[in-house]
Amino acid sequence: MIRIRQIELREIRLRLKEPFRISSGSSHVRRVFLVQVRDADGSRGWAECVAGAMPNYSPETIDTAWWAIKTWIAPRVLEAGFEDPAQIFPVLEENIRGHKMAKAAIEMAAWELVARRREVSLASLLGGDRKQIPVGISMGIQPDPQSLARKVVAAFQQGYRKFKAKIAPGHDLDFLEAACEAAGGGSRIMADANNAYTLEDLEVFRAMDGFGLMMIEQPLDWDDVRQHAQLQRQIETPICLDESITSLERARDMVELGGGRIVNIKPGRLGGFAPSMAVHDYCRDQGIPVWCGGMLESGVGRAHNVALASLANFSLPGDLSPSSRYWEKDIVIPEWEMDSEGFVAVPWDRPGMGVELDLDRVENLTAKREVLE
Ligand code: OSB
Ligand code: MG
Repeated sequence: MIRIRQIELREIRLRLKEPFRISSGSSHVRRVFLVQVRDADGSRGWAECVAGAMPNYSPETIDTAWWAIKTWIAPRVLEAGFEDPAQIFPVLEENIRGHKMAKAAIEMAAWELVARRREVSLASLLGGDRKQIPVGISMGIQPDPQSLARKVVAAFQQGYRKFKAKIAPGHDLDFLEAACEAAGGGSRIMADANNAYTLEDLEVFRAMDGFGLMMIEQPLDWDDVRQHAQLQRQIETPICLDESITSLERARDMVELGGGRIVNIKPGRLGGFAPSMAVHDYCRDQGIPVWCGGMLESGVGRAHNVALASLANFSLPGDLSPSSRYWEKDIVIPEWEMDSEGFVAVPWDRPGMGVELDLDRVENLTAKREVLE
């Protein structure tokens, strides 16, 4: 039985080593939102709410998520008891629309708590089975194609198994051409447009077909499936949906309408582990490969992503770069590492998420804190 008695919300600020620029905005200092839940017998669970500072990826932000947790989500969880963490998401979905990242933070912290209490790894609690996960790097928009090509060379030297280049109109074809040339072809390169294009841009996508990219991620509107289906019918490069897949229903829409052939699963976007596993299972049954996306997480969110990505159908490399790609120093011990073959090891032998918070450091970096009981 899970009886959550206390929820602690905390915002810390972490400076990214390099600014991360996507088509809809840029960030340098990551406002990291951490959540800790405690149950009646003192067990604790951690998670990270991945909402950004601005509503440029999804309608949620750190501030709306904080408000949603405090006002609607925490009271509901604090009043209820759950037999299994899988029961939390449906309860949070009842008459609370959206706010998936806020819901996910609480739900995922509860899974982490249960894993610690049972002294099993989060990966095994979720039913994962892989020992290591292939890693891809996600690269923000660079000033010019040559800079991007240098990043490609450096990434593959480090072992990365996929290179994702952010693109936008004016920063697309010559950039991808330079990236593919540096990689000796497009088979390990993909592009992420974060909604920067419309169906009017068909010629750009036709030209991209010539590169043989692994996929193109979310080229059109952030909540669209139908137009993506129209585009997918006219291009060869597989479309991968990110922003649009906010539920199992949207994944069904994608498959039934033909809006894409690959799904990027981010547990924050879907509302937690339970809906992420539902999308994973559905895609497996439909023959749709999935991979785990990232949201510039600290080592806490990364731990949850690594555990999720240990499930069998996460067959493509995830945006699960090691701590040192983002931060001078992460907030977890040990930090996340990638081996020279481009794999991150799933911490099977450690309970819960497999890393511990550097609590002194977290305390020092804290900008805002609130305890709900
Ligand atoms: O579209 O996948 C995206 C980061 C913030 C918002 C949206 C996206 C991203 C990334 C980062 O691509 C991937 C990572 O965490 O390494
Ligand atoms: Mg994306």
